[in-house]
Amino acid sequence: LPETTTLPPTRSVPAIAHPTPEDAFGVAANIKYHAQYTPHFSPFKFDPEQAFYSTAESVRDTLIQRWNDTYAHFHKIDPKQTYYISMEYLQGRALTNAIGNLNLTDAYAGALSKLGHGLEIIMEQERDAALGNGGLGRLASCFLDSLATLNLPAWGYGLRYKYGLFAQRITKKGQEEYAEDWLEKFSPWEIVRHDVVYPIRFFGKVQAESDGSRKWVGGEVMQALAYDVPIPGYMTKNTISLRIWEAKAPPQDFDLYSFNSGEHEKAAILQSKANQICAVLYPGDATEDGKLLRLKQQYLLCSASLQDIIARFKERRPKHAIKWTDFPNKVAVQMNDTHPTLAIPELMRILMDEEGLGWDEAWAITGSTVAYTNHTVLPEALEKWSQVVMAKLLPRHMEIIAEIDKQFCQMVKSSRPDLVSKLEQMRVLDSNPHKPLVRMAHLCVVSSHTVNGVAELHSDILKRELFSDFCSLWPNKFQNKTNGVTPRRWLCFCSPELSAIITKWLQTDKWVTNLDLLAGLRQFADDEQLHKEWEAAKFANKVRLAEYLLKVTGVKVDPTSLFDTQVKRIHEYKRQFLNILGVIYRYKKMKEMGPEERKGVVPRVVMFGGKAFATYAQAKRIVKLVTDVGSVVNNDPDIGNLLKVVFVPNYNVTAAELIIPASELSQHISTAGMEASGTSNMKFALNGCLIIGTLDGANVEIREEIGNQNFFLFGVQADDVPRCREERMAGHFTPDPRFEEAKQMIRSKTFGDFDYEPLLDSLEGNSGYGRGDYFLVGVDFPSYIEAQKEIDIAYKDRRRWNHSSILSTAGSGKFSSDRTISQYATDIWNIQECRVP
Ligand code: HBZ
Repeated sequence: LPETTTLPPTRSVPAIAHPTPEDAFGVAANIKYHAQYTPHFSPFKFDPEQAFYSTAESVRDTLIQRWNDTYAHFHKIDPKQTYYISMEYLQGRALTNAIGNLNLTDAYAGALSKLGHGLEIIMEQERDAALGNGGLGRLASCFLDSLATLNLPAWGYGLRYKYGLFAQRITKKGQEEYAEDWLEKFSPWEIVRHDVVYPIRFFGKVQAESDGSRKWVGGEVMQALAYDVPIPGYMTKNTISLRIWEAKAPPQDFDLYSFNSGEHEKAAILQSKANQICAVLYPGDATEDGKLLRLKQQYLLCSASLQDIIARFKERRPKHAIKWTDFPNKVAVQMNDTHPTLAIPELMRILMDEEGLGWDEAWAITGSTVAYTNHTVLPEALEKWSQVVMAKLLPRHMEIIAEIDKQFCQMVKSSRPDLVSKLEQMRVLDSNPHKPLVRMAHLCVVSSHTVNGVAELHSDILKRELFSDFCSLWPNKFQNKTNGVTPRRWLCFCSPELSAIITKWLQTDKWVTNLDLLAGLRQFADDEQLHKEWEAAKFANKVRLAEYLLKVTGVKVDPTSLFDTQVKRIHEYKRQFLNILGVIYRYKKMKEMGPEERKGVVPRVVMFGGKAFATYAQAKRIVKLVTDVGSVVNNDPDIGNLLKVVFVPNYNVTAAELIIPASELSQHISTAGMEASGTSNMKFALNGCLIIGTLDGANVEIREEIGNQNFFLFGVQADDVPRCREERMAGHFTPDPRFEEAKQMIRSKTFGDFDYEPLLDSLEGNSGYGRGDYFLVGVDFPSYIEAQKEIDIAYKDRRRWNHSSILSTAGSGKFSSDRTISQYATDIWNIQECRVP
C-alpha cells in the first residue's frame, strides 16, 4: 500500500528562494515572480486573467507555509481530530476570502494597483468552485472556515468533480443546463498529492479464509489520488485542509500491447471508467448504470478518507503501540447526511478484515467514532440503495450491513419487546421481496453515537416523527445543532461598507469572531445618524446589484425601489410558485388602479434566482413562469418602474455575495415542517434584510432572536399541516377569491401560451397530476397577501424599516457557524483548540 504523508514537512526543506509576500520584496514582487516563473502563460503578458493566477499563486505561498506549519503542529500534538466527510462543498471564489482572512487585502490591492490592475477586476477573473448543489454543500464550506478560525484540529474530505454544479442559462424555453468546466484552465488553490494515493476495490467476491476471517478479493481496483485545498482561518495561523479525491486507474493499467495492435480504446478502459467516477456531482440515477456510478462515488469518498484517517492514526504511534480502542479518542468522523454512510461498513471492514479485530471490538470502535447529521425529512430525499446493486459492487459491505441489521433485530427483540411490532419499519434492511433495499438513514442512526438535526424545529420533527422509534430506544443519541454561516464571507467581505459602519458604532471589530457582539447595535437602533449611514451603505449595495442585473438580464431597475429577493434551489416545497402567484396578484391589482391610486404604490423589484434539478419538470415550469411574468410586467407601460420581476441567471455563491447585501426583503416561505433549516435566511438577516416567512426551519429561531415585530410571519404551522392536507384532499376548503384571480390570469394566457396546466393542476385539492396542493400554496395564499400588504406599509415608514433592519443584524449573533461548530466540538466530537504558535 502506498503510504500517506510521512513526517512534518518544510522543516527539512531549504529556505524559500523566491520572494514571499511576507518578506522585504513584498507582495508586488511576489506576484511578478509568479507571472514570470509559473509557466501557465506567456511571461510577456500580464492581462487580468494572468494577473489573477499570479496573484492567487502568490497568496498560495503564504497559505502553503501556514498549512505546512499547521500539519506539523497537529502531528506533534496529536490531538483528537474531526474528519468532516461530505459529497458537497460549495466553496465559491477563494481569493477575496483568503486575503481577507490573512488580513492582506490592502497589501494586495496596493500591489496590484502598482502593477496596473484593480483588485476588484482581478477578483472577478476567478471561477466559482461549485462542488455542491445547495444548502448542505455551502454549510460544509462555512464549517471549514469556522473550524480553521477556531483553531480546531479538523479535515474536510470530499470529491474532486471534473464538472461542478451545472451552469444555468435562461432562454425563451426556460432553464438550460451547461457543463461547468471549473478546471478548464486549472485551480490555483489545489495541491496535487502524488504521495497520497489509495487503492479502491469494486465488485469481486468475498472469500472465507482458513482462520475463519473473510477477505474481499478480485474485481476492479482503482486508485484515489488526493488534492489538498488549504483553508485559512481568520486572523490565525491555523490553515486546515480540504482533501478532495480523484479516481484514477492504477499506473500499470495502460495496455500497450492492445494499443500497439490498434485497439486504442480497449487499451485505456479502466482509465475511462475511472474518469467517469468523478466526472459530475449526482449523476442521473434513473438507470442501473447511473445508480452504480453514484454508489461508486460514495464508496470512493468513504474508502479513501478512512484509509487516510487510519494511515494517519498509525503514523502517529509506533507499530507495537497501536491500541485500536484508542481510535475514537483520536478520530471523530462526521457524516454530512447519508451520502457518506458507507464509512460505517468500510471502517468495520478495515478493522476486521485488515487489522484482525473481532466484530464486537470493531463495532464498539465504529460506533464511538461516527456521527450523522440529517438535513432533510423529504421522503424522496432519504437514500435507499438496492441490496442487489450493493451486493454486486460491494459484496463484503453488504455482508456487514446485513449483520448490523441482524444484530439490531436481536437487540430490539431481547431488550424492547414493545417495539417488535415496529421492527420491520425500523430495520436497516427493507426486505420487500420485489425490491430489497438498504435504508441508509437507518444504518446511520443504528451505527452512530450521535444523530443531529440542523434547527430546533427540524430536530424535534426527527425525534417526534422520522426517527421516533429510534428515539424511544436511544433518547440520548439525538441532538440539535442549529446551522450557522461564516460572518467573514457573508458580511465582512461581501459588504465592507456595512461592516465598517458596524465596527465604527461598536467601536471594535471583534464581532467578526464573536458575532454575539452585534447585539450592541440594539442601543443605537433609533439613532438618526446610524440610520443615515446604514441606509447609505445598503443603497450603495443596491446600486451595485442594479448594474449587475442590467448586465446579466438587460432589465433596468430603479435602486430606490424595495428590493425583494427569493434565491435558493427551485423546489415545490420552497414555494417560489407562491411568490410568483403573489406577484401576479399584485400586478393585476395595479392594472386595476387609476393613476392617482398608483401613486401610493411602493415600487418593487422582485428577484428570483436558483437552479432546478435538470429532470425536475415542475421546478422548471416554475422558472419558466417567472421569466414569462417578467417579460410581460417589465414591459408594461402602465406599470413602469412600479414593479419589476427579474430572474437572476446562474445563481451561485458569487452571485449570492452580490444579491444578499443589496436585498431589503427576502422570502423564506416553505411549507411549514419541510425546510430543515435554511441558511440563506441567516445571511439575509445578518445583512439587515427583513424576512417574510413561515414558521419553518431556522426561521423560528431567527424570529425569536430579532423580535416578532421585525419579522413578517404568515402561514399555517407545522403541526397543522397534516390536517390541512387532509381537508384539502377531502375538498373541505374554500379557495380565497384572490387566489382564484391569480390562477385565472395564468389560465387566460396573459403571460404567454406555454402549457402551465400541470403546474396549476398541482394546486387543486383533487388533482390527479399534483398531490392535491400538497405544499398548501392555496391554504397559505391569503395570509401571504396580508403579510405583503403589511410590508408595503412598513417600507413607506423609513424610520421603522431602518430600525427593523438594524435589529435584524443585531439579532443575528446566534447564526454564526463559529457558534455551531463550537457546539459540535463540545457536544459531539469532544475536540479541543489546537492553535499553531
Ligand atoms: O441542507 C439542505 C436543507 O434543505 C436546508 O434546509 C438546510 O439548511 C441545509 C443545511 O443543513 N439540504 C440540502 O442542501 N440537500 C439535501 O438535503 C440533499 C438530500 C439528498 C440528496 C442530496 C441533497 O440526495
